[in-house]
This record gives sequence, C-alpha cells and structure tokens, in this order.
Amino acid sequence: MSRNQEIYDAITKGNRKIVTEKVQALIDGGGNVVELLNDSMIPAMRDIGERFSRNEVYVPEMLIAARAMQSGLSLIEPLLASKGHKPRARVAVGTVKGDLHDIGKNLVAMMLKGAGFEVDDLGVDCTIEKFEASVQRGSSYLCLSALLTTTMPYMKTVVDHFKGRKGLKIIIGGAPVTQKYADEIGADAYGSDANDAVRALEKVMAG
Ligand code: B1M
Repeated sequence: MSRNQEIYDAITKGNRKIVTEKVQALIDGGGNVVELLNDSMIPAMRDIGERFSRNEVYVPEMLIAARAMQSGLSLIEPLLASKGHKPRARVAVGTVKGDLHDIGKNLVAMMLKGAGFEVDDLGVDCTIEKFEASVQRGSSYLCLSALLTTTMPYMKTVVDHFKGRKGLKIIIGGAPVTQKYADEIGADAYGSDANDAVRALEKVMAG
C-alpha cells in the first residue's frame, strides 16, 4: 500500500489539471496504475464522499472532485483493461420513468465509478425495458433515482418486475425517497445521498 499524496489531494481539491499531469507522469514513468487506483484515487473519492455526507462540502465540490477523478480515470482505464483489472461489479444507474432530474443520479454514478464499479448510466426516464437491457448486458445491481413523488411509485414497478431474479439487487434513493419507502416496496437497500448509495451497495454485496 502506498498513497500518492499529490494525486489524492488534487482529487479531493478537484484540481483536474494537476490530476491529469500527475497521473500521466506516473503512467509515463511505468508506475503501477492498479495501486494508484486502489490506494490513492478511490480513497480520495471516498474521503470527499464522507465529507459530503457530513455536510462539510457541498454539491459543487463533489462535482469538481468527481470530474478531476474522471480525468485521471480516463487516462488509466485503457491500462487497467489491458492488465485484466476487473471492476468490482457492473451497476446500472438511472432516473425512473417520467422523471428528468439527473443531477443527483449523475453524482451517484460518479461516486460509484470512483469506488471502482463499472457503471452503466441509463440516463433519465428509464423504463423497465431499459433496466432489463442493462441486466442483459451484465448489470447485477440496479440503482434507481427519483426526485418526484409522482415518479416514486415506478420504483415499486421495477422492484416488482425483478422480484426473485437471482443475484440481482436494487438500491433506491432520491430526495423524496426514504428507508421506510424502500422497506415498503421491497427494495434491497436505500441510499440517502450519493456517498451513502456506495455504502448501501457495498452492504448489499457483503450480504
Ligand atoms: Co424539479 N422538482 N421539476 N426540476 N427540481 C424538484 C425535485 C421539486 C422538489 C421542486 C419544488 O417544488 N420545490 C419538485 C418536486 C416536488 C415533488 O414531487 N414533491 C420538482 C418539480 C415539481 C418539477 C417539475 C414537475 C416542475 C414542472 O415542470 N412543473 C418538473 C418535472 C420534470 C420531470 O422530471 N418530468 C421539474 C423540472 C426540473 C428541471 C428540469 C427544471 C430541473 C432538473 C434539471 C436536471 O436534473 N438536469 C429541476 C431541478 C433542478 C429541481 C431542484 C430545484 C433541484 C434538484 C437537484 O438537482 N438537486 C428540486 C428542488 C430541490 O431539490 N431543492 C426540484 C441537487 C441534487 C444533487 O440532489 O437530486 O436530491 P438530489 O440527489 C441527491 C439525493 O437525493 C441522493 O443523492 C444526491 C446527492 O446527495 N440521490 C440518491 C439521488 N438519487 C439517488 C439514488 C440512490 C441514492 C441516493 O441510490 C440509487
């Protein structure tokens, strides 16, 4: 385990330029990108996520950190693939049918990527067919977002559709969504914010 403190700090501060420069330099110098991802980049996103959950930083800081992370990830992704590095799991993320709000959903997707998951971002207005197609592409976790009280019931429609599907778990969240609602409709987990979505997914994975 060895943390690259410069890259870690540049991600938490959302400094995309430094992240790009330092990650590229590490690649050019033959550094270990798997170690970089696991020991520096993912922990940096986890750190900013925890601070977001504690209301120490807000959406703009999260967004710029996630973009800085993304700029580093895009450099190392081809190398990770060629080294046979496997993502932790494939996760579909989408805002449910009838709902066009995507800022929170995008944050959830960014945090999941930052935590080492492969994300199939289905966008907004997602029907059962879209989620089903993602499952066929290999997603074993579905992350559903809803911002409207009128679109929340579609989460139950999705949960009912996939009920009993072996190995498939559903995590829900969004401003009007609660743990109580998740329990009521039989979702596997609830995330209160983008960082908590990662925690909820990890908990579900651990069984
Ligand atoms: Co809309 N809108 N909007 N809107 N909008 C709300 C949600 C509303 C509360 C505003 C209000 O009235 N005070 C209200 C809903 C009321 C209700 O249902 N009870 C509302 C309404 C009514 C509407 C329209 C119907 C308005 C109209 O046309 N009459 C319309 C609906 C369109 C549609 O979807 N079909 C509409 C449209 C829009 C815009 C297009 C203008 C725009 C969306 C732009 C976009 O997303 N690209 C918009 C916006 C921006 C908002 C507000 C102002 C902000 C939402 C947001 O992005 N928050 C919102 C009021 C508010 O929240 N203050 C409002 C920031 C974001 C980071 O937070 O999305 O909550 P959030 O995500 C959080 C958590 O919820 C959680 O993590 C995120 C990070 O912490 N989370 C998850 C989200 N998904 C998760 C999934 C998880 C776990 C956690 O696990 C899978």
